[in-house]
Amino acid sequence: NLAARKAFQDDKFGLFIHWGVYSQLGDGEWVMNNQQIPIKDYEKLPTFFNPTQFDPKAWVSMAKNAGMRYITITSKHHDGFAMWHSKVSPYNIVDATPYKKDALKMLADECKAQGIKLFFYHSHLDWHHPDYFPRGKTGGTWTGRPEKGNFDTYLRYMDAQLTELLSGDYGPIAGIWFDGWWDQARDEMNKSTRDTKVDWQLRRTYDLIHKLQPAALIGNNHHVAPFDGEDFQMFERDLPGQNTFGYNTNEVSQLPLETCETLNGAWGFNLRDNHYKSPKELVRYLVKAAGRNANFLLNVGPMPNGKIQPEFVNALAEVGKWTQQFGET
Ligand code: FUL
Repeated sequence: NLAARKAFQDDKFGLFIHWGVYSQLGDGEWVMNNQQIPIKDYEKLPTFFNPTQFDPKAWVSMAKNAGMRYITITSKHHDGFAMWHSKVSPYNIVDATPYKKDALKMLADECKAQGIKLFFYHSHLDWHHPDYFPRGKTGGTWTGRPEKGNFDTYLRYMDAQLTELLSGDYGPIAGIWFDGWWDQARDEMNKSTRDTKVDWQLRRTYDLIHKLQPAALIGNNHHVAPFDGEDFQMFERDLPGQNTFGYNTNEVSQLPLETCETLNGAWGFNLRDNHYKSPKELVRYLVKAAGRNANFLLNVGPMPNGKIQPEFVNALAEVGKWTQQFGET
């Protein structure tokens, strides 16, 4: 959808939100992998996830006042937990937590009310689903997941969940931000001898998305040049063409571009990470990205109670003063 791509290219500034049951441990969204928490133990996290102070209106207003034109939130991160009311698995915020409310629906309604686009970050990689058997560089035996599974069952589950998100219940979705494909791809690149080669059928999933919502854009944080069916190219923690961390491609496509960064060093809430970027650094990065015609997707990791920590809120308010003075309305 060329009109949607063009509009996205002009959006320039977005809010990335990493929020899930992992937020409770205050150690980032990779905590399940990093602390090698088995599935049966990790499954206790939803039982006390109760973000009673979640106020979608405050989140959306914060983004808008900062001069942001879209929000990209984690529908499912690598831990496999669904932050909406999924019907194909009880491992979701409505059925598995005392909160019992569909946070994505609440946010989607508020985005619509305040006129800001909403994207979903969705992980291919899944440390919870029994049929997600491939082992890349993550998800070793500690998860308790079986070594073998039916990958087609997993892909159908992915498609069913994406269909829910794009069914219309959440309104028009601006796009899907895929991540985690690199886990298996890297495994293949390393020529693992393990019998884990799987066929991702990405094109099938992309076609499904475009059929459900033709204006929804697809991006994939696979760190290689864009595949057929993708609508924008993203660079994680790097400006397009740069490869500071060694995981992005140097190849810059003709598609709309996006770079993402975090306000400190973490994506999901991290209690001890206080390496906050200053508003000046953030504005500088926004300008550098815009100079390359790329959008800047700036991340916050909300706290388990549903609030965004004051350091982030204040920084975004400061950036907002700049965008209000110098940005296009
Ligand atoms: C990476 C993920 O592994 C991180 O957890 C985070 O979501 C980042 C934006 O992308 O690939």
